[in-house]
Amino acid sequence: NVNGDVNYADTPSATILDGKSYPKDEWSNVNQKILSYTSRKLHLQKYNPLCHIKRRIVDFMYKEFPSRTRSPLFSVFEDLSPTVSIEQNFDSLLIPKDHPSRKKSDCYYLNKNHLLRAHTSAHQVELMRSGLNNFLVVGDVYRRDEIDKSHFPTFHQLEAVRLCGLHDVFRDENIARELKIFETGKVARSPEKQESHTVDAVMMMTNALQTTLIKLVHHLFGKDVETRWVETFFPFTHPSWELEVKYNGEWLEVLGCGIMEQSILQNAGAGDKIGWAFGLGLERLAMKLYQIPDIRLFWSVDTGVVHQFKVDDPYAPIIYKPVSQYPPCKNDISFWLPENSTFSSADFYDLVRSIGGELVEQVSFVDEFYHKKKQRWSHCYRIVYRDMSKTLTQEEANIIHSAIEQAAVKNLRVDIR
Ligand code: FA5
Ligand code: MG
Repeated sequence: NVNGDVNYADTPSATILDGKSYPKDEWSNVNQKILSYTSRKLHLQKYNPLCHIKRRIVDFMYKEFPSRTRSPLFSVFEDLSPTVSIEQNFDSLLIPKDHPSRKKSDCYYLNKNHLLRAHTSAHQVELMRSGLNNFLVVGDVYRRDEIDKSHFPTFHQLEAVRLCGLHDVFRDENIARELKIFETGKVARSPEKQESHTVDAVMMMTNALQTTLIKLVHHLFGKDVETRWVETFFPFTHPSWELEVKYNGEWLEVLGCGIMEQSILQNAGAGDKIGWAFGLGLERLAMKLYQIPDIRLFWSVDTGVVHQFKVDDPYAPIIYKPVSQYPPCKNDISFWLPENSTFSSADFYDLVRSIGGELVEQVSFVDEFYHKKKQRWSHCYRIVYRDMSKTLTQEEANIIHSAIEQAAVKNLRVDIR
């Protein structure tokens, strides 16, 4: 850890994180490497690009929503512990018990009751319950995901929640007197809205939400940026959208948002209000803003990288200059899967990351086949190793590669071919 303050310990029987002990069970799948990321808090490091972009976004939200008092309308929470309960991360957000996002192969579990949060939405309900109507949450989130230039097992999200009463939805006194935010009779859910909301309220809220987000994107990238809305589904919002921006000729998904499910507000004691929420990926936005080509660079402690962002003004117009592209090393690994087991590629990706760390640029699934006589499946993966700040020799790559092979044999019970 670069700060010298380690906030975790991993013992055979328990994981200790931020002063709390989590006894291990059959759900535990966090490892030392992942735990080590919890002490980095990149969004709180003054000169990290994620901190610069966070400051621009918070600043935008303060200006966009001026309050009548002298303190900002939105409260900001950026140091909430990343360990959350199943209730916080899933149940409180109406995520069904059998939803794929709960799978052990998708999340980092401390044990059957706690995990490293998979999204900042995990804090929505506790903060609403504490009486807040407008808040932002910034934090590190953890997912067992693919490995490539725009995915990393730890990334950062900024969440916004805004709850509105009748007079916040309809700002005009005369209109507010005429209209309502809730239906009185029974009305069916439709693609446009939830059962209890009026069409008028949803139109106003959707407009406020989408206008805010487009203004935010213009604030970050200028008015010429190309954007598009994509309709999507989240268990905790309806209707829901994703916003994509053009980056290097391709559409890049930068956030999810929607009108909050009314029963979540009810459970949080805010049933008399209607709410919108969004959760955006800070890395994706920062990659576009600074033209950062690889998501691993946010974690770099290399002076050539760090130095470029050492500015006090978060609005400094920085374009990342590649420290020079050092050549990659590509090694393949093929193995027989253990007989009648539940091998998952996610376990392998995780193992590669925990041993290869930031030297692993990409892992791709090359092919699989079934051997009839042996009655076993074989998988082949290609691992691309690249050091961001110096040339990695093939010998160095081979050392990591064989450590990965050995660990795969030992921990995943595969047989190298
Ligand atoms: C969510 O996490 C929702 N909680 C967002 C939300 C909040 C919706 C509030 C509605 C209301 P999603 O899984 O799509 O949604 O992630 C949100 C954003 O995080 C993505 O748009 C993307 O910008 C970023 N993101 C997701 N996975 C990764 C990853 N592996 N690496 C980097 N960024 C990622
Ligand atoms: Mg998404």
